[in-house]
Order: sequence, then C-alpha cells, then structure tokens
Amino acid sequence: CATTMALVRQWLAQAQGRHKGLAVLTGAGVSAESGVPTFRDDSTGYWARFRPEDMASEAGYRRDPQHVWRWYEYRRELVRNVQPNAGHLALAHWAQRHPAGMTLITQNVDGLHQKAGSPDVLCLHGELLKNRWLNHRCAQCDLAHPAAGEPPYCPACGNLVRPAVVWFGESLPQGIWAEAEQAAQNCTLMLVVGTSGAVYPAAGLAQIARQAGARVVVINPRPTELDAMAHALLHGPSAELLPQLLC
Ligand code: BJW
Repeated sequence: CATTMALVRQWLAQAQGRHKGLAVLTGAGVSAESGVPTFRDDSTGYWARFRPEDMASEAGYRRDPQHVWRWYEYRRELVRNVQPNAGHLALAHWAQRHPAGMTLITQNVDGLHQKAGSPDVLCLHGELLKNRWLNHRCAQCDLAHPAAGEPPYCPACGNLVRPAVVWFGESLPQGIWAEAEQAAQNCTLMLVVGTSGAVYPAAGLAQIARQAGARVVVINPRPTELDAMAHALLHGPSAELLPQLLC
C-alpha cells in the first residue's frame, strides 16, 4: 500500500548515503516475469513437475546423468532466449546511480541481473550457463568429449561434466558466501525479493541483517517464510514494485 511504500522509500533514502547501505537478496520470482519458471510456485514451479532430490542433487545426477543433463540443457536454452524485466533493470539502474551503494545477492542461476547491467552480482547458487567436472580431474580431463543429449565426458577417465550450480547438500562458494554475509551484516536496509525463503543458508541472510540492526523488507506477491521477521511487506510482482521503489 502507499504508506508502506513511502516508509520503505524513507529507509532507502537513509541507506543511500552509506557505503553498501542497501543489500538486495533475490530469488526465482524476480525472473518470473521474464518467463523463467520458479521452483515452488504451485502449478508453474519446477518442483511441481520434478523431484528436487532427482534434479538438484549430486546423487540424482550420478543415478541418471542423461535425464538431469537434458533438463539443464532445456533450461539453458530457455534463459538464453529471455530478457531481463523491469525489476532487473530497476536494480541495475539504481546501482549505476549509486556506485558502491548496493550489494546484489542472488540465488538465481539465470544471469539476468548481469544481462540487465548489474555489477558485481553475488551468485550464491552458481551459474546455469557454466559447467565444471563432477569428479577430480585427471590430466586429460581438459579434452571433454561432446555427446549429443548427454553430458560431455573425459574419454580417458570417464569423468562427467556437470552444471556449475549448487545442488542440495553442497556448500555455497566460500568467498561469495563470505561477501554476502558481510553485506548482510553491514547494510541498513535489506530487500528480499521474489524468494520463498525456504532454502538455507541463503534465507538466513535476512536474519543476519535483522540481527545486525538493518530493516528487512519482503517484496513478493504471495506470503513467504520470511514475512514474520520482516519490518515491512510489499505485496506484488517485482517487475512492478522495484521500478516504483527505486525510480
Ligand atoms: C514472485 C513473482 C513475481 C513469483 N515477482 N515474486 C537449515 C534448515 C533447513 C534446511 C537446511 C538448512 N541449512 C541447509 C539446509 C539444507 C538445504 C535446504 O535449504 N533445504 C530446505 C529446502 C529444506 N540447503 C542446502 O542443501 C544448501 N547447501 C548447504 O546448506 O550446504 C551446507 C551443507 C553441506 C553439506 C551437507 C549439509 C549442508 C544448498 C542449497 C542449494 C539450492 N539449489 C537450488 C537449485 C540450484 C540449481 C538450479 O537452479 O538448478 O537453488 S534449489 C532452488 O531453490 C534454487 C533456488 O535458488 C532456491 C531458492 O528458491 P527461490 O529462489 O526462493 O524460488 P522459489 O520457487 O522457492 O520461490 C519463488 C518466489 O517468487 C515465491 O515466493 C513466489 O511467490 C515469488 N514470485 N512470481 C516477485 N512476479
């Protein structure tokens, strides 16, 4: 509502004057209006059709690499063909107007914040368009053998290529996590945008920020697991609300 928006704008004005005063944690919802499915939305989320333990775990990949690889190839094709929406752009423009004013932390692997022009995005869960080796590499692992519809593999040792994303049970990239934690500790305002707040340790950044004295604002069209700890809720789609807030 209008009064909540006015209040959050005040908090934003206070954050604006401070080095990295604003921290933004985003999730799949910020890309929904670009046409990228979320994970946990009732009928449209990926987890309504797939089991996360099959598609987003190392054990699932080892059980059926072809099935998982094809899902990632499908998602890669999808994100190559979508564009950032007004929400991504509003964040990028704000950062450009306030250099060193914002830390943008995303759980998204789709690269749309970067495509919108956001600098220094902290990607907690990796990047969909990148790969890495599943096992330790042997001396010849550089020569990945391409295989249509299947993960490329090392002809010498059989090692498989895998998407460079963070699956369940895996640690987040250490340096990136450390920077995100520090940003949460030092900001005066944290916007939590388009995430269900169900996945840890990412969701815990909101608690870290709050405990360190920051205001926490959730921006989402539906209830989230972080609503109860937030100082304010802005209900609606991020491609509408972020431009209104950050213009
Ligand atoms: C809109 C919108 C619009 C719609 N505008 N909004 C503490 C407690 C409990 C469990 C754990 C814990 N600590 C660790 C765990 C285990 C686990 C976990 O969190 N499990 C819970 C689910 C129960 N976490 C992990 O395993 C993490 N690793 C870890 O903890 O390492 C330490 C460790 C090591 C070894 C052993 C044990 C521990 C890793 C988590 C990795 C998550 N990976 C995924 C897949 C990435 C790759 C890929 O994309 O394929 O990351 S899962 C998936 O969920 C993806 C997302 O980044 C992540 C978060 O989802 P997000 O972004 O919130 O999306 P949704 O769909 O949930 O929500 C969308 C939201 O958008 C909704 O709210 C909508 O309303 C909203 N929306 N339209 C704005 N227009």
